[in-house]
Amino acid sequence: MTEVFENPVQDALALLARLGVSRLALEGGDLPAHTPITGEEICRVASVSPAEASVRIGGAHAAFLAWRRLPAPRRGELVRLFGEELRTAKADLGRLVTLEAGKVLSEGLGEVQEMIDICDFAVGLSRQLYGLTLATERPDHRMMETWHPLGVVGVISAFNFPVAVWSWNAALALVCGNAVAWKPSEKTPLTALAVQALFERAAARFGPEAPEGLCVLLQGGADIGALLVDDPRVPLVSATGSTAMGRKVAPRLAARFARALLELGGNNAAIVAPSADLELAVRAVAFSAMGTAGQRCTTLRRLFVHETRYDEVLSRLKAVYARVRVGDPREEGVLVGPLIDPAAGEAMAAALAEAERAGGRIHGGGPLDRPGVFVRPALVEMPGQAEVVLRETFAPILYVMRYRDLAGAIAAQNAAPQGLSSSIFTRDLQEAERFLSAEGSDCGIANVNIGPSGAEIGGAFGGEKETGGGRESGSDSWKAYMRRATNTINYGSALPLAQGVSFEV
Ligand code: UN1
Repeated sequence: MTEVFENPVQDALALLARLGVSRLALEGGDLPAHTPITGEEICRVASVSPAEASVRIGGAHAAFLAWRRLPAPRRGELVRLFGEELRTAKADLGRLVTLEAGKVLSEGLGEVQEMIDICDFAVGLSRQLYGLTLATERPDHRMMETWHPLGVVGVISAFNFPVAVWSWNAALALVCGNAVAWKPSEKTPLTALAVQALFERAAARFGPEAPEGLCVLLQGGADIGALLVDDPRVPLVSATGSTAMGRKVAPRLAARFARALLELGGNNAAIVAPSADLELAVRAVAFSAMGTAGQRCTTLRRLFVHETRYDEVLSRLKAVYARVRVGDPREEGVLVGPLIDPAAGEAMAAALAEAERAGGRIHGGGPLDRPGVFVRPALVEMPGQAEVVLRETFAPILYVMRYRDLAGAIAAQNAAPQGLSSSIFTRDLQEAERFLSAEGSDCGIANVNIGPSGAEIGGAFGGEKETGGGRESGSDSWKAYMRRATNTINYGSALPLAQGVSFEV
């Protein structure tokens, strides 16, 4: 039976020890780790110096040169072992996610489950990195396409999914034959240390074929992120975070022709159509808008309700919002934990004030009188999409608006500069199909009768426009982590040239 401490600081330190993080890593550093549950500092971890970061990236590059020679199914075995470590550590790591990121326990555990799922997916994938055989126009020739490892994959992750997003990238990158250099959010250094310790345990079990430096951790601030982005030994950077961050990262990668896999802001919408099952729709809206205290990139932020159902939907939502429990995310029955830090609380208050000035009617949204930054989720009835509605505020604010016809609702939904996730609630087949069609939702994710958040790992995850265009996780996202070669082989003794060109010397 493992001991659980009431005090989150003690609790986190005990979990870190159990997860295999050495005490030394938690002492005397310069990077403070907090728990948003009370706002207290847990400990200080060492950030990496730019010189040391460069050495680690060099180590990862050397590891890549060895790792790429191992057959992919063998690489999959390491990821399988890592998945086993995660299964064993699920309860502890999930709780640590709760302590450091503030999400409720079932979501903390869900995040680790997401890691386990992507490991399983990647293990299967390690035997399915298929190329193609292509028809060639020349006799006695064969043409094919092969996929090769790419190099060191840089991963920049955000506080809200402090470990799962890294694992989407790392599990695929590893089976694809790459090394990984990870710059976690400076708001969540502890879960990163724990994951690194679990990975190292898996690598030790795997044996010497897993080279030193295969997965390196670069704790630190934006300067360390910039260093990763600018390093010529890093051919791909997968970055998750704000659109503002992406605007800095993308041009720097483009300047050196490196690949960018960007997963940036979302401003996700749902449409509640006249035929919607309101019971189901309200439950889905509640989870998508209030879950993770509104701090998912897939959080539902804009709701368009058909005018004939508006009053009913609003009164149901008001009732749900009034009864949802906000508080210590470790407590049973609590569904909304704290915001990550005081700046997040201030951004929420500023957005609500702006919405009010733009004619919004606010229900809820006030702060709780306790340590940490706890807020009641806010429902805001808006006359239309004012500027504040079209901006992503990383907090539990749901803007509710009426619509008259579906084309208008889809246009309003697509008017946001971001394009991550979207939903429609309808029992009308024509409406559902219209929403999913080429003239429907312009997002990377479009759902029917489920909310925009909480995607499974099997699909490709990401979005369009200011969301950055990257796709991670399932489907064929692995192709972003490999380089494609087209090979033409001549097994005859003539040398026919393509397009019938003749060149007799
Ligand atoms: C994120 O918020 O950065 O679809 C990722 C979801 C989760 C992942 C969210 N599976 O909500």
